[in-house]
Amino acid sequence: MIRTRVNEMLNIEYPIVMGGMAWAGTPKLAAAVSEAGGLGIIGSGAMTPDILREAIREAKSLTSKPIGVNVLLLSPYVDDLVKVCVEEKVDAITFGAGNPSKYVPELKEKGIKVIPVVASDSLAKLMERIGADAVIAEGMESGGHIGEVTTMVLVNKVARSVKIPVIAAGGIADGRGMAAAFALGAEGIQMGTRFIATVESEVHPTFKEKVLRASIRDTVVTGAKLGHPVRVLKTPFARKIRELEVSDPMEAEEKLVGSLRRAVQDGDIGSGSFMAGQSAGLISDIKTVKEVMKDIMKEFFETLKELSKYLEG
Ligand code: TUI
Repeated sequence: MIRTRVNEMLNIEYPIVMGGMAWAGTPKLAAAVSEAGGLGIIGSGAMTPDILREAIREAKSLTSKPIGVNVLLLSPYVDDLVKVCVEEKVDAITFGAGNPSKYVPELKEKGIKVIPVVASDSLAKLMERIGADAVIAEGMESGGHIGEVTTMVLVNKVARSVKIPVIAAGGIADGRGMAAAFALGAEGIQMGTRFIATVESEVHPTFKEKVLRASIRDTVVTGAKLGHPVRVLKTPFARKIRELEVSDPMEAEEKLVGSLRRAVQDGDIGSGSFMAGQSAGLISDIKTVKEVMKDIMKEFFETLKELSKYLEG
């Protein structure tokens, strides 16, 4: 048993939220996370509004527990994706890669929890002011689109800067990481990469294998020079993109189009972007989502107990 404002607010058993993952955040995986007591998140990043509607219905057919959607503010369909979330009555929306201010009043009125991802304390404060229910402080250890501050510094600063609950993300894949995040002031965690390497994850087997084999130094940031830094697993393709960013930025942009889908669905190591966080280096087995949850909570409590020895001296 654990009680935090995050699980109470979301009506879930564990304060563990699935990262918003375009292509990889399928209805099946999201439903598995919700069934296991966390908050499953459908990644709407690459979806049209119609496809999102079907995805929400599919997830709801697989679980009656709370379910959320991640909306990327870079999507050309943002307005309609949010509308579909309202019509299909999702429980929460996590927003990524931008400022979701204009959607907050309507979502609050409809009782949908609003949880923006922030990469700075200034955006966290703004999100609190406009009525966000919680924020996800996502450090640069994360996979995909990242900011510039580490989880260690970002979560500490954000938790001291706002009164709403803070959910920590970036570099967390086990109970020790969760305990560290709580020590910094977080009341919940978000994980993406850990859920990629599960039985229920529908990414290509090659993607899962690459996560398992990765060491903590096997990710690299592509796109920094193009203005959208994205952490991916090291591959010859990622190295090529980093070179092209300097020599031929237009060519780099062209090669990146569709590259996440090619990694997730085709396992294409020659032209795919295998977005994953540094925590890939902490992951060495494929487990069911339920086992992931159970093992994390066990290690979290063991770690807290272990740390209490420092109270006795
Ligand atoms: O959004 C993510 N992770 C993502 S999005 C994505 S799809 C993509 N593909 C290619 C290029 C770019 C994106 C893959 N992974 N995480 C949440 C996140 N949000 N990380 C960082 C931020 C963020 C950054 C700047 C949030 C707000 C912000 O500024 C807001 C403002 O003031 O405009």
